[in-house]
Amino acid sequence: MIAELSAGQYRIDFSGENEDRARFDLEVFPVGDADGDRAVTDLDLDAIRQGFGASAGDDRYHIALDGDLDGRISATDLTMAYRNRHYSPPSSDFFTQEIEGSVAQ
Ligand SMILES: [Ca+2]
Ligand SMILES: [Ca+2]
Repeated sequence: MIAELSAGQYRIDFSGENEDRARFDLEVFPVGDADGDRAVTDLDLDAIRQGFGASAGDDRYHIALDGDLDGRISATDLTMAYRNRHYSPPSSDFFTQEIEGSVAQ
């Protein structure tokens, strides 16, 4: 899921099918972080430009370049990355949270 959110605190509600208790990993990343260093820099923008026009299955297609996950590297992906340019993460803990909770049945 991709969501565009402003700074703040959020509650995430989710549900599953078979277990009444479960452990989840929640990964949060800035859209446009093509190299996975959790920041969006000019290097990421360059990588997206190099993949521009590629579709899923092409050699130049990499999912990390596909910000909206629609299977094509397009202007939308570049625009989304551009908006997150110079984003600095609040902490390393922010990105991966292990959540234990109940699952609605
Ligand atoms: Ca990056
Ligand atoms: Ca895309």
